[in-house]
Amino acid sequence: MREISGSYKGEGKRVGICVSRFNDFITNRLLEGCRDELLRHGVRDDDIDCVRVPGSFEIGTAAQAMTKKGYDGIICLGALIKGDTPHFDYISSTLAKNIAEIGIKSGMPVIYGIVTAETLEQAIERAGTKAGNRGSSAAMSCLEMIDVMAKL
Ligand code: DLZ
Repeated sequence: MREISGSYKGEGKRVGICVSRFNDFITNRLLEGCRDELLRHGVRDDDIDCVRVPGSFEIGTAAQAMTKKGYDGIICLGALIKGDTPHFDYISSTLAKNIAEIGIKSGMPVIYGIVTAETLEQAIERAGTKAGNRGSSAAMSCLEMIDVMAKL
């Protein structure tokens, strides 16, 4: 069996991050974790662009545009907190579908780094406290997928 898998080589890679400003006390921590992980794996800070959008609903639109800007991978970061919005279920399922479609249609890694939480406490847990940092894990997924796609 020939196995194809990716490793985490950031050297020479260009990464675009799309991050929502809504719930920015969470998304800023996701961004910090994401950037830190990319830097620790060899991505140059100058090769990371961060595009800020108003809320998670707008992430798909910006991420779609970013697929045409020469990045090796795109990372989407946002925080949907159920208590904050009656539209939670609608936005979260639509966003997941949109991000998947953008990746499939563009053929490039477009990573889903969205925290979906029932409560603020759960969101904080996923933004660098006891449940890790969703931004850091999104950065790792992005580097791994860049390498997988290069090998396919
Ligand atoms: C309006 C709104 C609400 C109520 N809740 C959230 C949320 O929990 N997380 C998030 O990222 N964005 C939220 N937004 C903003 C919408 O995503 C969007 O920016 C606005 O509806 C404008 O289109």
